[in-house]
Amino acid sequence: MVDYKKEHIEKAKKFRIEGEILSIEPYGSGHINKTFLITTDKMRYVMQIMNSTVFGNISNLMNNVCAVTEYLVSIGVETLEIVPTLDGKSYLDGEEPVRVDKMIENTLTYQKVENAEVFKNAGKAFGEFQNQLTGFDASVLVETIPNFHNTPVRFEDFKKALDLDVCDRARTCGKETEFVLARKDTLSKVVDGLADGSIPLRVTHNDTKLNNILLDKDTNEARAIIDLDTVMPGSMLYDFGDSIRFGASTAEEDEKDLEKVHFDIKLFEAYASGFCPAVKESITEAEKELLPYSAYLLTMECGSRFLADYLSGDKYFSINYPEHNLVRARTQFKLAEEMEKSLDEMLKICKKYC
Ligand code: ADP
Ligand code: GN1
Ligand code: MG
Repeated sequence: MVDYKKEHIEKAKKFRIEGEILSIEPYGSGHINKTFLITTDKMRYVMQIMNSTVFGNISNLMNNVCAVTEYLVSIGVETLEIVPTLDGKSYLDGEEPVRVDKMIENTLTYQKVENAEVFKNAGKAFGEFQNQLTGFDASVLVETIPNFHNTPVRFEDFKKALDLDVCDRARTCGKETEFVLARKDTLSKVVDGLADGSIPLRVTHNDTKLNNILLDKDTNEARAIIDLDTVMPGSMLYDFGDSIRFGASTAEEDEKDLEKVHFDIKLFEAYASGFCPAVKESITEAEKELLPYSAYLLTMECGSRFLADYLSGDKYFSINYPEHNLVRARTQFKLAEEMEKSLDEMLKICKKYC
């Protein structure tokens, strides 16, 4: 059997890390990269095996991440600090490309909102991140995942997975499939707005779930926004909607008991009360009107992606058991259904804070 730990230590030693490695353990709850915590006798680091199935061009991805982090440092914002390889590169190339960051100490991430204040702080931080990126030169960015939030394209991908049904799983998710198909015509408002210019194209994070923000352990204030792999031109609505999808739920993203899964309007308000004032100066009327819809849209999009991946044999998101992606899809559809009924109330809340 391959000794993975030894292999990982060998990889880690190819980076300019300080001290003797004491341990290397799996870390975090991301669905895309394989993340490890390295502890040396001097420092702690985060090592990631990047997902080259998801990201077609790792060199471009790392150029993006370096450009964004360098820019953030230049304006005095705490961010990921990439540790170079011994020969001065930003990552170790190979079949399993690897990068190392400094561990941002005294911080934590949440899988679920534990108190509304935390979610308000996250909203404020993602809103401010949006503002910080307005000064960043978008022309240096490559689209690391084309059509990442192109929801109609995501819908077509889902349909292809359904038609192919390579794992013979379509018969196990008829109800969920119907749910998506019935909403086919509700998924294009943001891409249409970007295409006709009524919604501005901005540089956005695009993956704003709560565990992609590090909060200070002592104060719960936001310290750093991480997982910068999908920073690309996009819409502010993607960032708002995706945060709500993950955080304004009464349960975790993979809760099996749907009785426990509800869209929580109080949590929505908490996030909006942080995000909206932060973007008040730049948000347009059209964006404001679509904030509630963006929550529904991103929840539908993510649910469809989980369901498509379940149908395709779990090639994209990492899973812990065979139905994991189906379980995730179900929570998203439960939330989307409840959001559909709350759009008016959500808009009133947004207008109160924007
Ligand atoms: P993925 O793309 O798989 O989601 P992330 O970059 O989000 O990977 O990392 C996974 C988790 O690892 C994060 O949710 C966070 O808890 C932790 N993490 C990643 N980088 C750091 C860092 N530099 N300092 C502290 N924690 C980190
Ligand atoms: C993935 O990388 P991570 O775990 O933070 C995914 C997001 C999904 C999310 C669902 C690059 O986020 O788009 O919304 O899972 N990231 C990528 O939890 O596809
Ligand atoms: Mg992540």
